[in-house]
Amino acid sequence: MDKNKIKITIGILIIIMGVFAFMNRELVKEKGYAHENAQLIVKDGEVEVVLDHEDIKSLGELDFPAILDTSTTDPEEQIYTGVPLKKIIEKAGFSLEDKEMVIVRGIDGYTVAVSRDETIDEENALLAYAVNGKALRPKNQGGSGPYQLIVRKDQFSQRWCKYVVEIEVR
Ligand SMILES: Nc1nc2c(c(=O)[nH]1)N[C@H]1C(S)=C(S)[C@@H](COP(=O)(O)O)O[C@H]1N2
Ligand SMILES: [Mo]
Repeated sequence: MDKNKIKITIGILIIIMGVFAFMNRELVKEKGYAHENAQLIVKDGEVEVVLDHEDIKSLGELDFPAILDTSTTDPEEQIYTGVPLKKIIEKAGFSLEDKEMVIVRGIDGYTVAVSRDETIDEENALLAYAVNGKALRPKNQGGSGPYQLIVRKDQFSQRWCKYVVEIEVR
């Protein structure tokens, strides 16, 4: 690549990052309260239901192993505590019957799609709120919580959405 092309590429990347940072700021403004209060916003079209931590815990918490593989650590089995994603959707009063997927979004704007089939598999897609007996801290306290999506059958952890604040069925 010649120098001009490199400069243009870097310029475009900076603009993209700026756009993301801006969108992010909007999300924090809009959803920051829910994130800080361990609430989840569950959406189906225009309908939004807010669940709090007690609602989520009441769905029957499970302890389950999953292999965490981050950019800074080697793959290692951890014991997570949480509830199946499917149960959260049902608790909000929504059905997956005529839906294709579930969109899970973190307070930083990170977005993950979980297919309907993956969601129906209660052993695969879960929302965790503790690891090895310790509550997942929110983003501003250096944690990956208060909620983190775990897709247990994923070989890598890219779809393990941290700081989950919104879940949308589509
Ligand atoms: N909310 C959110 N979740 C996320 C990410 C992110 O940037 N934001 N990164 C993903 C990626 S690419 C990986 S590998 C795992 C672990 O990321 P970490 O190594 O930055 O903890 O989290 C995933 N979940
Ligand atoms: Mo990653």
